[in-house]
Amino acid sequence: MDRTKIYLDNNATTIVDPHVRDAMLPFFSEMYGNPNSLHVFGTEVHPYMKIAFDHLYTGINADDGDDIIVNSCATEGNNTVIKGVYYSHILKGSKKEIITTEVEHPCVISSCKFLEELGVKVTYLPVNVDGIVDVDTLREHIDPDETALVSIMWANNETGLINPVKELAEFCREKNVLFHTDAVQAIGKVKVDVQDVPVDLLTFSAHKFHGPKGVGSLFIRRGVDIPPLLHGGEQMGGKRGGTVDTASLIGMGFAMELAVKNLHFEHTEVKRLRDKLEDAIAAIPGTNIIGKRELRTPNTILVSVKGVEGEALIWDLNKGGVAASTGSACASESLEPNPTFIAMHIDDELAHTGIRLSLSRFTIEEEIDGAIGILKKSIKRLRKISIRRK
Ligand code: C6P
Repeated sequence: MDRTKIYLDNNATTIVDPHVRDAMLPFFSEMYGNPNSLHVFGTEVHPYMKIAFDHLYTGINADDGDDIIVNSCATEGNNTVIKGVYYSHILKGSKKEIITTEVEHPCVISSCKFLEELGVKVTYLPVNVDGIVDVDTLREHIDPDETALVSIMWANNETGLINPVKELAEFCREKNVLFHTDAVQAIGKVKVDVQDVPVDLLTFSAHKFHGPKGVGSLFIRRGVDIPPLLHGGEQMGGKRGGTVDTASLIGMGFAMELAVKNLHFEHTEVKRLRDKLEDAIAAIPGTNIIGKRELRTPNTILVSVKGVEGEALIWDLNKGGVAASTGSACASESLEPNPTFIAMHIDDELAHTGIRLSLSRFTIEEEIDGAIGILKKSIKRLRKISIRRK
């Protein structure tokens, strides 16, 4: 592992755990058969796939009768849910509306915008003063006769703020409205238990919890019927066509097992390092940490630094050997202020100054100490430059 640079962008992606990588290796050139083939090359991978599925089911406490569909990423899972519900409940059904939030990942927002162009009513719920979506706000907007789907993320990728998904899901169940949660930033950071939290649909992506990129999952509760996004063969019980990437599935299963095993570590050691970094940043005059610590995932900090452009700070930190981001990696080319900041009514000047720092179980104390020093120097330097320019 390269410790010459400090990686604090784990909400964008994580290092593949070396144990996960090693578990995947035999499935590239030794056991490479298509699992749908009837010969031994195909069938010899089945026991390994079963173990991987068992880890996925156990990891989120799904029931055997539920489906866990393996796909390419959370973007695919979220598209499957939103477009699938549009097809089955709006186009072919009698419902008219989808409810989501202003702070969802771009893959949810842009899928909803696409449906708006097709005439679907989409309501984007605001967040409250704490930056979370509360049940009262949902109650004000839901109409069980019209609302086909409520889609609210478990934890936000930019702030780390955790929504009250149990209450939201229970409320939707009571109203008989489908509830989906994007749990990409929740797996490995908080307990995700679909028996305790009655979601109908849930998405996640392996590369956010030390698994490989290019593989994710969609949980579909028993009895919930949505059509596939990718029509094809009988893979995944006809719910997602395409030959499954065996190595990635095996990696994702193992990564899930390790993520669950390491939850305690995440809430003790990772949190301790995050808090140390956060305290050091908060002590720098003109910084504003977004969201109460106790409402956030244990690894995430979103901070605005008065007088310093977020992007300039990212570049300067990068030169100093620290990798961070201004927010969602997939929105990093946008010059618009961070959408989470807009939703949280953070003023325009501050909205351009946010940076996100996200740790993982691979982050070590020396890296945090190093990052604090580099961050302080960068902020000082950039503030001086900005004063000279004025
Ligand atoms: N967020 C970030 O920097 P994919 O890339 O499809 O595996 O995951 C998409 C996705 C969906 N939902 C949430 C909440 C996410 O955080 C992400 C990925 C990264 O925040 C990359 S844009």
